[in-house]
Amino acid sequence: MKAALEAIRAAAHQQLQQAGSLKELDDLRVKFLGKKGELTAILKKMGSLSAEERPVIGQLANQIRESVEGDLAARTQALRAALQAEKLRAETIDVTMPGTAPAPGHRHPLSLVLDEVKEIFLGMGFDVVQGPEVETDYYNFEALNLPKDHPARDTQDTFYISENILLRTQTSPVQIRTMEQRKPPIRIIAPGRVYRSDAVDATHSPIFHQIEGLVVDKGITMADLKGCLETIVKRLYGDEAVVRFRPHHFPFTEPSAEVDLQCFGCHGEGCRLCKGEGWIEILGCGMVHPKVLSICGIDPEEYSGFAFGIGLERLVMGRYNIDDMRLLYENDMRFLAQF
Ligand code: 2NM
Repeated sequence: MKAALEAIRAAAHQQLQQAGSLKELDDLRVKFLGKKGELTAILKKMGSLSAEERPVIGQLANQIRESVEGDLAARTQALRAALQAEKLRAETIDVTMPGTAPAPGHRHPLSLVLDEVKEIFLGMGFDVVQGPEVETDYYNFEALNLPKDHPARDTQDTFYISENILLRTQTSPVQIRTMEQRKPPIRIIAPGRVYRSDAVDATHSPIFHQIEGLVVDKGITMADLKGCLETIVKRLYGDEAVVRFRPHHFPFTEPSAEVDLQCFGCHGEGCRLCKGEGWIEILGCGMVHPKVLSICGIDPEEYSGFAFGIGLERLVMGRYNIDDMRLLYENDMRFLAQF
């Protein structure tokens, strides 16, 4: 019996040393010291011992229990320390490590060029004004000398919301609202989104951006219009830029003109870039029609003015040599990251 007890001590000692987890340790505790454990099994047989042997074996059994309990406690502590050390090692954060820098975004080319245009006009004393994108028929057409039966309405493929409410097809309604509200001198630009029911292709989009401008004061003439727009074009395209004014027709201006930029690819000779024309149309303009001034409560006998409209997308495409307008709306990072 003595030998059996010593065997338990040795086996427990060895197995406890090899235990790799707290669960294993607990299993060993049950195996050696539990109610159905090996030590208990031996103690149950003590009834068969003689009166002399019993206390000796009893004492040895107690020693062995203490010894196993000691090994168990030591191994538990060692294992806990090892687990804690491993946890600390794995979870250590080096706060001095450089962080992951967030990738900076890019300004959209439309915003870049619009800001540049705004800056030029602000420098010339213009205000930047905004207005609603959902407009009434009155502000979008009627007040611009485009009555209900006017043929020029057909060329504007309008998104109607109801009989009298529509998405603005140009930012001119902002100019009308401003003329109603302010007294001359007026110098404003109205940049913003406009809507036309056009199919998407390389040069068309149902949503695009316009920058319209308006100057109203005493004694404003076509010379002011030419001087102002020529200055703007040179600021945008460089001092070498050559422009021409070509007669045109708009219902809201009289006289009206379109402004062409001499093709920088061929200097007017005609090439692929300008489709053989030698010139590229960049904006429309004219002297505000006296009827439009009257409608807005400005006396055309006392005041005159000029107005113009520039397509932002076309300006941006010319600036960066972009040949497909869709690139400006698709939000492909490979495209946007270039600006
Ligand atoms: C253009 C071309 C010519 C224009 C006219 C007006 C207003 F409200 F004053 F009458 N605003 N914008 C105008 C004139 C716009 O865009 C191609």
